[in-house]
Amino acid sequence: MHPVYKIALVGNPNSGKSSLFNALTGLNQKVGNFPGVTVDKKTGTCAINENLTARIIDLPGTYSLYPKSADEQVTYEVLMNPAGLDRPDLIVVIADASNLKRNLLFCSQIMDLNVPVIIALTMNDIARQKGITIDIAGLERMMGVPVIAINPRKNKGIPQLKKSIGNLFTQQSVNRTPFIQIEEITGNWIQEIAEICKAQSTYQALHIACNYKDLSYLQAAQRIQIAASLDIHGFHKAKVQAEEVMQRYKRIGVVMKQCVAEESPVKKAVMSERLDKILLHPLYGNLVLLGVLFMIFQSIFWFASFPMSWVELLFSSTGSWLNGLLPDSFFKDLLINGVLAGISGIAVFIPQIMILFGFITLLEDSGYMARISFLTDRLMRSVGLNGRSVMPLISGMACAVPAIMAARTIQNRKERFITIMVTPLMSCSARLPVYTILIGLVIPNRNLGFFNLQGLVLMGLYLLGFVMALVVSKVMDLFVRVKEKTFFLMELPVYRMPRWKNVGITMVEKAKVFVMDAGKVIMIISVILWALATFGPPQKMHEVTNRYEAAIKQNPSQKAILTAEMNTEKLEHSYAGMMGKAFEPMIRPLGYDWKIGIALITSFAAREVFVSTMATLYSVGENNSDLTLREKMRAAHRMDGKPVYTLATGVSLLVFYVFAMQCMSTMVIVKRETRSWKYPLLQFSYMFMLAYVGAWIAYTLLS
Ligand SMILES: Nc1nc2c(ncn2[C@@H]2O[C@H](COP(=O)(O)OP(=O)(O)OP(=O)(O)O)[C@@H](O)[C@H]2O)c(=O)[nH]1
Ligand SMILES: [Mg+2]
Repeated sequence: MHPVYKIALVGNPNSGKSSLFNALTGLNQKVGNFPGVTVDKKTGTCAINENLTARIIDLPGTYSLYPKSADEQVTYEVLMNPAGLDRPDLIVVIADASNLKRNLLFCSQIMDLNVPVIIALTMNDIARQKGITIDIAGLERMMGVPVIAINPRKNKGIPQLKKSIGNLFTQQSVNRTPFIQIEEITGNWIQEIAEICKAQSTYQALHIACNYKDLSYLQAAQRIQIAASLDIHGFHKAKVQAEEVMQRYKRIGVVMKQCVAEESPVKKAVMSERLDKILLHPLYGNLVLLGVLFMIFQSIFWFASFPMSWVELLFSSTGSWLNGLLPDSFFKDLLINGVLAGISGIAVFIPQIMILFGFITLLEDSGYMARISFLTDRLMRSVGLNGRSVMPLISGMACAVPAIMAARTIQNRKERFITIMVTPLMSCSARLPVYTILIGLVIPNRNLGFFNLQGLVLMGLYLLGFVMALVVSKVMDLFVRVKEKTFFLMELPVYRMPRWKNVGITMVEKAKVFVMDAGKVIMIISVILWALATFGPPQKMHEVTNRYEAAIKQNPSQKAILTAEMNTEKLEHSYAGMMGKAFEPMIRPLGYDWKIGIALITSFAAREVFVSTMATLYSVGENNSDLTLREKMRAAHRMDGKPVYTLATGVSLLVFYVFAMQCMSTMVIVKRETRSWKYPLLQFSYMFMLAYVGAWIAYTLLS
């Protein structure tokens, strides 16, 4: 078999790596307008020319080759490990032309690893707007590697880049003088290290000298040799690194002077800076932020209500149509009350999920997300987090899983840990169905001036989760004792027009994922639940059936009422009913009955299952397939004739779902990121306690 030709895309954060990756591979890797979008490696394939198909590796952005955070570490390991699976044969360094100096620093470090390198220059349009002109041929000559101007956002320059890759592929060896001479900084002994570990260049040897304790591919014997050598020569890591960066900048200064011309020494005020005068203003900026968030919640509720009612109508009419069409049978019951009820329960929420994801993508794509970090840094800092924590928290509104991974960009370990621990308190899209159905049941649909009351309550729930996240952070901040100096450094990207196609694609993709992922779980759970709710201990079920059949014989005129009563009693004695009843004493203080108890159990692994459980439980044994779920739930009554869903019970459930950790995927990802089961378990327990106590307080106050 041919060895695969591997090309790694590296560069500073937000320089356009993932955009280029998408342009080359045709895949849909996440792109966003803030530093730190990509936090893990991702591969795809690309036909470079008719002879060469390469594997492309997209990597997290790094400012320099000295990793400071977990996402930078991912890139570092791919570049350093000679035996690694992803070890690239060619590196394409993506450099932002509007920030060339800093980007060239990283380019020069990569070049000195002595692998084939191409520089792909992005953001040339922005550089032009800023009045910067770059002499590309000159840059190529001075750097000694091919430089290609591209715009991956508009798919420009890609053929030229491929051609250049093809040329390097046929070239046999790398023949370059290093950008700077490492030996001049360290002394010649660095070659010893290079020999010990067969490094490709003395610069790589320097990196090994700095990090040999953490590099897993080195053998024990090599480590001992390295340590001994470093000891003899009095190696001082920080001093050497500082000297290295200084020498590089010195040479880059010369390159810049020769190849880059700026129109006027006074920097042109670009549009972004003018916008930021308002959007980052201490007062107006925060007002705008509140306004933006407010609009998002109102539209999730109000805007989505129209398509939602169409979906509801579609499913309830399909239900009643099938009901009339199919003969009474076991299969019909399973189909309508098990499967269809479960699916419709979740399909209704597609419009809301799409709107939510649409807005989040807009925030990310326009560059506003990074401003939110900036605006909230003070608040975050006061509870032991920092501005960078906002990104995971906000993306936690979509889903906690990628959000927790996004915390990799936080350099400070303690802040990263706390961010991971509190992110699931942010209301994610899986809670949205639960919120919507309960709010619709117990909160009147009234307008208060401009605002819709239900929309306000929805926003209140999101806020409750957020405030609790801050409170828990503060508490953890007091308990976790790690002293590490923290600072917030984040580049503010220029504002960009959102790519509408990307927004559209994301909305559709996320809706698909939501339906598929939730759909699979829901299908299985609905069918199991339907079975548990339909069957019970045979003796008891027989006894109930016989009793009612006898009663019906005596009173044939009462048949309808008696049948309904029989079905209710059967459900209570079914296996599901038994489970719920066993659970009931624990949840009675919160205002829940055994049906809700079952829903709490089934939604343990994934919250959205709550809705489909309700749909199944309120359908089994009932002849009500033409009603919407909300109507079925509204009609539910307790033994004493009072409705099940009173304000107190509804709000208590809402609070429970805001706080409770009911998501297996989140627990798995927290385990992966913290490398221990201890933390997801701790997280589960504290969130469950919050949920229980919170729900109890809500119920007690309102009833
Ligand atoms: N104007 C302009 N925008 C670009 C260009 N290339 C990429 N972009 C935009 O730059 C932003 C960042 O792009 P990404 O591809 O996510 O950058 P990245 O390097 O993968 O970023 P990280 O994963 O955070 O390191 C997006 O908004 C892109 O649409 C370009 O040549 N010109
Ligand atoms: Mg990226």
